[in-house]
Amino acid sequence: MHTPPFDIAAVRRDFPILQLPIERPVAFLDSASSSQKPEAVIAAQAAYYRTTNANVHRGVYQLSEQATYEFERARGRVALFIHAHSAREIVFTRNTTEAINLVAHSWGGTNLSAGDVILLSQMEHHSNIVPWQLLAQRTGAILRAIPIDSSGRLILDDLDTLLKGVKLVAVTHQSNVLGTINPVHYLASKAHAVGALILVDGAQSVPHMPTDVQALGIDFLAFSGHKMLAPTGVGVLWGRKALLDAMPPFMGGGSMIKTVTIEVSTYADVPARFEAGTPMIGEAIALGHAIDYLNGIGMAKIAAYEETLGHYLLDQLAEVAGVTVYGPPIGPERAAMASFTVDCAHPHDVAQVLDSEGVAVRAGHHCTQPLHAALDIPSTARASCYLYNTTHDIDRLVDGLRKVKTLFA
Ligand code: C6P
Repeated sequence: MHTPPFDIAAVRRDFPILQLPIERPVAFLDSASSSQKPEAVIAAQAAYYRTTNANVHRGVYQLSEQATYEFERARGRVALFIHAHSAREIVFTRNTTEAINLVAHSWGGTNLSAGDVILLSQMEHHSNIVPWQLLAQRTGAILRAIPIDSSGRLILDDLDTLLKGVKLVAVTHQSNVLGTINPVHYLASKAHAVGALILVDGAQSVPHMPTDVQALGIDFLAFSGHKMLAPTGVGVLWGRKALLDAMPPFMGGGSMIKTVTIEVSTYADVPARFEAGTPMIGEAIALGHAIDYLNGIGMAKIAAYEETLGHYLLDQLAEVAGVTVYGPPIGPERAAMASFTVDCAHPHDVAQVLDSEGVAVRAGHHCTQPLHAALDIPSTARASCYLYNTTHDIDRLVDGLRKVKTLFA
């Protein structure tokens, strides 16, 4: 493997959990589910509670103003991180799921009617399927999905036909199972050519690669803090300002209004219109620090390092007889993750044996039942890498799989 483009040992030291347990630290290969957190992020959240804790956008006293300043500064960091035009295009949500539901409810409820088509793909996470189903049930809109080929790539030959009647394309940038990186820029241009908008599920891409919403040419982007070194409980919806401005509220309550009478209310400008109630203040501030941490290393370097790790992961798995890996070959179209089956053991047994060896992987359908149906398998085990993983973690995975083979063969 090439020399990492950053000091990987120093990075690992920044993550307290990777030092535990002392005698055999965990080989953590489940970052696609939720990433580990560096000390700087943990400390930033604790510092908020120790020194700045107060509600935001409400008090005139110093603590509240400081909390508001830090909360809004985090919004600004998110905006810069994805090249949004302005912080006002950044809506804090709980997670990717809530961000997609917000668009489905607010934009979809206003702009879609019976017969309009929402184009998804076969590889979507349930978070980018079920909100659209709920919308379709309310409006009479129709769901359609771009199929995938046997290597786990979208089949785009019939895209023009699939786009007939489409008002919204909602696709993942990176599959959480196959690791496929989809041609979002191309899909955006095709969607716009038929007058449709495009929402991108960035839950798996934003943590791992540079993201530029302008260059991608998309309309909405949803992602989660907890997969990019930040705490759980904070996510992001980015939307083009004109679109957000035209959207009605998602939830009602404090903070999202201008005026309220018993009969009727007027609503605040975006993003406040979509942030009803007290937000996740400490978590959002910590997300700002997670972004600082990622920027400190550089997203291009992280992506380059993960590509070499991905090569190593796929090469090593190919050496274990009876292991089938799903998804395209490693390269610009494939992230550093591998969902696989082992011929002699159920994925849950695989994950359990690996756990007994201190290797953490996920097993199941990974919230992608339609994808697993297309692959004609009920479930897979999945190893996913992040900036703190090393070839040693992958060696431990492969050793664990050899143990699975001896136990179950
Ligand atoms: N995937 C996984 O192990 P939330 O839960 O809202 O933070 O993220 C939902 C989500 C949406 N889209 C994609 C592509 C995702 O991968 C996820 C979360 C985790 O694969 C948990 S199921």
